[in-house]
Amino acid sequence: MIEQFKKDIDNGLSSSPKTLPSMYFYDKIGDALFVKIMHSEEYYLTRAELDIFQNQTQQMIDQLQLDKSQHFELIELGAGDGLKTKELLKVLSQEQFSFDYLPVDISQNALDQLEKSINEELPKVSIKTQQGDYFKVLETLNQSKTPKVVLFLGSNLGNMSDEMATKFISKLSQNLSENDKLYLGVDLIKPAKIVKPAYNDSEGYTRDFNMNLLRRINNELGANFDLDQFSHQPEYDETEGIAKSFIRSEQEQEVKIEALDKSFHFEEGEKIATEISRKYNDEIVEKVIKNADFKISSKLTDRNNYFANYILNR
Ligand code: AVJ
Repeated sequence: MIEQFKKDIDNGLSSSPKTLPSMYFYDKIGDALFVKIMHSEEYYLTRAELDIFQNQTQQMIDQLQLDKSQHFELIELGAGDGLKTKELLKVLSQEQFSFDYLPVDISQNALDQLEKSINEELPKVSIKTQQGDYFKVLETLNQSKTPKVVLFLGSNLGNMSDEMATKFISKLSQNLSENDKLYLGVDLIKPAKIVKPAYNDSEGYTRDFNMNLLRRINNELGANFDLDQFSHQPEYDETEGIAKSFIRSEQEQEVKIEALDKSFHFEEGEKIATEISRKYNDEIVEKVIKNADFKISSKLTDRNNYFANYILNR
């Protein structure tokens, strides 16, 4: 765990331009900040997808062709706090479907909280959590022959480049069986005046979330990043449809990372790329699933047409 972290940080800060992997946002502090982001005025994504889960639950169940007499696994990649998924779990549980809920997340802390809340709110739901990054978890999927529905919500796919997303979806399809489903939630391309504020909320939660990477490196790898000498820099190019987050060095400076026994040089104005959040349309989704054994069987959108849920059939 710590060895991988060290390696990833070293590689990212040694490359040019510098990068840091966004999966390291999510420690206990990062998880709590992300919950704040999801409830912020500007971050429309969660509300939009929740609208689908609250108001089109029956359509989801119909389109996933779920069958009460057939036990299935409901696997969720990047489950987080499970806010939206609980809407579906509630109905499945009430209607006595037979299934296991298998949330996967990079954060053990998020999984512990999710398990506790499911046990309290939906005690009939059988839950088994699994910590890890998506790619590693993929290989464990085809161990059972049980029919599967994979939920990949919240535009989590958007953190991957199109190239990586294509590989990922293709690998996912290889690890599923005929008739298994992928339920994919993505944020749709829309004007900058809506997208930009979602990645730069006025309370500063997104800034703190981004800067949490440096705080983690300080705490866990004994680095001396001066957080006042770096700043949060969000960008969004409307034609490309990708929101990008950077951390900008406010001056020329050296940062020492004890655990790596190494110093890194930053120019004034130099940017570390920390996250991309891709926005989609039908064409981009088609492109990303092109190499995979999936067919789009249907699509649900929220009332504002901000967000889409695609149901893909293997
Ligand atoms: C959880 C990856 C979907 O990219 O919109 C929120 C993470 N980053 N604000 C996103 C995030 C900054 C979020 N995802």
